[in-house]
Amino acid sequence: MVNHAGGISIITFIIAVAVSMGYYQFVYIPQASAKPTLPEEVLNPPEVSEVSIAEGASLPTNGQFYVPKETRGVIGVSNKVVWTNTDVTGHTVTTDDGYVDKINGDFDSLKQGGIIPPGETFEFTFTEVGEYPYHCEPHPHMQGSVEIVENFA
Ligand SMILES: [Cu+2]
Repeated sequence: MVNHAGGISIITFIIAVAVSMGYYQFVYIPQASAKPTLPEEVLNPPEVSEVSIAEGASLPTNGQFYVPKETRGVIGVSNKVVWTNTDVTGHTVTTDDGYVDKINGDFDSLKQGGIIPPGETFEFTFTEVGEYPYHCEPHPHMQGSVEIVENFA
């Protein structure tokens, strides 16, 4: 009488390893690396919030820098902000705390194309609610913040 127990347990072990490797490769990794799926109105909101960079903003005595200084957007409605540089000098919109949006990357015009030249715009879509303080890299006295709030409508 031949004992098959050894052979059967080896085959069982091989099958178990193959199944767990398959799970890891075809189920776990694709789920873990998938980007979050967000509603279309969050990715491309119907309205924009506008901020203008004031003329003379490079001077600390100017009094006006980012206008308005505090901008509020509603997620899924107006969570996209457009800054227009109406000054004669280049400026940036740069996160104070290194914020990186999961979809749109660094909240920093420097990392999204560079300094905003006179007459040009910079836009950024925030895809989650939160407070986003920012400043101008060459002119640290220029400070502003964006707040994105929940849509309770
Ligand atoms: Cu500036």
